[in-house]
Amino acid sequence: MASPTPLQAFSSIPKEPAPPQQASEAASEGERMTGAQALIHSLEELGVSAVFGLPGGQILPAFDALTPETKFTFVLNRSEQAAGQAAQGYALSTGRVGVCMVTSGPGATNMVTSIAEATTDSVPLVVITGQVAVEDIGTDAFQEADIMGITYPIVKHSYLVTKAQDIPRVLTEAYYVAQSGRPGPVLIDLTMTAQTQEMLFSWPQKMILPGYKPTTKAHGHVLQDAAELLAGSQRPVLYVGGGAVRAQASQQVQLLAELTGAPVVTTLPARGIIPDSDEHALGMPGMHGSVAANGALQLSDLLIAIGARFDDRVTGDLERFAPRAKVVHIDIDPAEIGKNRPVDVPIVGDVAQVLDDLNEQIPLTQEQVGRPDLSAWWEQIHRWQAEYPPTYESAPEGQIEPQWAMQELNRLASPDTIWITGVGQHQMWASQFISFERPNSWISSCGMGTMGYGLPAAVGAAVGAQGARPVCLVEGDGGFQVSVGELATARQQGLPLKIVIFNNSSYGLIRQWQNMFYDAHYSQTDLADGGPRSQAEQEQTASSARTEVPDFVQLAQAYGCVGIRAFTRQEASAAFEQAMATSDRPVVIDLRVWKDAQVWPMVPPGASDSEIVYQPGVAPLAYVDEELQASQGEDAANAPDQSAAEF
Ligand SMILES: Cc1ncc(C[n+]2csc(CCOP(=O)(O)OP(=O)(O)O)c2C)c(N)n1
Repeated sequence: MASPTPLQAFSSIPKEPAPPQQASEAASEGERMTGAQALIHSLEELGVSAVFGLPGGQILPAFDALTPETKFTFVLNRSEQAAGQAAQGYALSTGRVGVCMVTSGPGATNMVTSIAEATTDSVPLVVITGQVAVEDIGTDAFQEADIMGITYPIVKHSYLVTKAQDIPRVLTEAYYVAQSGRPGPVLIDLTMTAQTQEMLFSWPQKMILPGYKPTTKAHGHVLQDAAELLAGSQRPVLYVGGGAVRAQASQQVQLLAELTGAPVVTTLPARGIIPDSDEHALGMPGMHGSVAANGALQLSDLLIAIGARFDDRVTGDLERFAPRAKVVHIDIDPAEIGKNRPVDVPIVGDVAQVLDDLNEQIPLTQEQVGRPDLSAWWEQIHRWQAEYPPTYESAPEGQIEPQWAMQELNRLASPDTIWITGVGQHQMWASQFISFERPNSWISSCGMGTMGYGLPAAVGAAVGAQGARPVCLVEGDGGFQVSVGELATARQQGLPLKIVIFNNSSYGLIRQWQNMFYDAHYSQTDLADGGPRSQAEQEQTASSARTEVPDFVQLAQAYGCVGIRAFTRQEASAAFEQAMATSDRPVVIDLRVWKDAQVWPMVPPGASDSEIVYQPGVAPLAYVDEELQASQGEDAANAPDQSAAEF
């Protein structure tokens, strides 16, 4: 991410002169108003229904232009990072552009993480930051920060607006750029000068984006080439990533699976793109993926990568990833193709459109050359599925296994639920143990993995869903404390969020790594905010054996939310039911879970996916690498029994 994106490099300087009417006509007609008013009008004209943010000195004219008549809701967050994450949650629950508006200097720099998240997870975002007056730029004025410079490597595009007259056009362009092609964040740094100047407002506006023409349709022979490779493949795998979700390509992916009979692995951001109950679905691949998904990738002879980027959390050791597979890579962003893995058939285009065309081509090719028999391939996959289903270790008597709690939540929740997670063990368990049956049901910080993302993203998702779908946040006790202030936003907005804190009293995922790779030296991961029911509590007295900071139930109540604590399975089920039945405010459940529960399976960092450990001491794919080396060209699908290895 260190070098400029192609869009930045080529689009910031117009390649052709602007049409003459841009400057002259636009300035001579329209309604007279300030730049700040033009900003609000432009957002209204773009059909924005909610803007997230927090005010400050250098964006005050824009906030002053908000009135009771303003056609969108303004959601007042409690930090700028949260505003950016809420805007992402809104974007992902609605499929529209998320918009947030904050002040200059610290307001803008607090937004940096959210911008990076939107880039790595391809979320359409327009971020409006206040900036000091034009004459003060470069003087180290109070709350001046070069946010354009700071975010240059992580935005899709950015603008410094110095003239009020440019505002409607810049908003039009930013909104378009954010959502077209590969979605991403666009920054508009709005000087005080531009906000306070007078201008003439007219709508619609013509865009000046000469270098920006995303390719949406596949050209040439690539579709035929891909269909021919599929027709000749004995062990194909559809490797589907977040790009397919952004392209709303759920139906197309399902149809491709049916036409080809190929198994489908769905990366973390793509969970739900096809129903988990679909016979082709193998679940998540990679570091905490299923044995079947990883085994299929490793032994595959053809990967159809669809809006996926060969992320290291998926591939493990890239050199040893799917060593025999040819690759068809479909992506809207040409920069992704061949970035990490050489490609045999590169296809640039909108994933949904490319798949529509490919799905037409496949039957034609199959008519000519036949459809391969994948029964041996599926036999192998079914063996992995039967022998290595999702499982977990039992907790000590009386304590809750977090994986059980995730399944129970899933059982009690409406199938329409939008699931949001923080980052950590609970995020992996959510992906493994919640069954996703419909697309657009999963929102998580996948590429950046930001702890604290969950609560603000849930606020944004609930604002976007407008009560049509329940929103359930599963968070860690660590991540919840990062953004707990957003409980105020949720309460103020009357959002009936269901928030389940998987309280293991620690930074669980880091503790797991300390356990495995640092000789169980638990340095600075004990949060001392919970634990199993104390002896004193068991004896029905009010006091607890040790001080827990914070008390999440009291904290929830302080924010006007419902707070419930659950220590046992019975209490957990009752608490989940109460949360589902509450519709006027957020419910926070302090769910005390077993501290030593671990996330399995796991591909150890730096290892090959073939070295996946199903449970301690069980490495079911250990034979695959040897097999692949020993039998170049042989059919490894009929491999011998799995061996176990120590971990
Ligand atoms: C902002 C940020 N800081 C640090 C990390 C490193 N990190 C990843 S997971 C994790 C622990 C999360 O703990 P918790 O939220 O309690 O969830 P758990 O793993 O216990 O389920 C940390 C500190 C991160 N991902 N993001």
